[in-house]
Amino acid sequence: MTHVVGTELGVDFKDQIIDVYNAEFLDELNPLRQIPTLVVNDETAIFDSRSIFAYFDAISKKPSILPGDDFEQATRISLFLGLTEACLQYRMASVLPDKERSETSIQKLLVRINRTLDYIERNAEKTTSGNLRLEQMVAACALEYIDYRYSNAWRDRCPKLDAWVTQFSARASMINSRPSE
Ligand SMILES: N[C@@H](CCC(=O)N[C@@H](CS)C(=O)NCC(=O)O)C(=O)O
Repeated sequence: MTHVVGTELGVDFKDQIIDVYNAEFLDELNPLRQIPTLVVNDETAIFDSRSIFAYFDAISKKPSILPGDDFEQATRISLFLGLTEACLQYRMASVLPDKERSETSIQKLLVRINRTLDYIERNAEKTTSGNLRLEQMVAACALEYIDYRYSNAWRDRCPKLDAWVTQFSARASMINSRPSE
């Protein structure tokens, strides 16, 4: 997501692919040892995604993509980030060894993911209409992340979102941020 946002805002940044689970060097910068973590001028760490979005927006010469005082839009952004988080948790819960895996937890996450998708589909126009902005970038990344980590079955369930994201995903920022594996 931060890659898409930085690219769309025309910000100069460099990606470093790391194995976050073994990235001891990261602790000094981000004691949560999580990505994304942005390092500015070799010393200042900015994390998590929201702080990086705000920083990129602040240094960009382009018009702001942030929701400002549109709190309904800000809430939809929270929903897309929450959907991404639920999908990541689903993935983490699914790959646990048999003895540690809980089908109950996995099912709860799937219910949350599908309930959120249905809600977003019912309100699709709010996100898909209007100018390019953070809300759309975060929405498209969240939906592609579901394809990548779970399944693309949501596309039949959510035809409006499917049609929109198919078009949005052709943007260079989306193509260049896609994982290669
Ligand atoms: N809310 C955070 C989520 C960060 C997050 O969960 N990052 C994951 C990868 S997408 C991570 O670093 N996982 C490794 C870990 O938590 O140990 C954000 O959006 O920046």
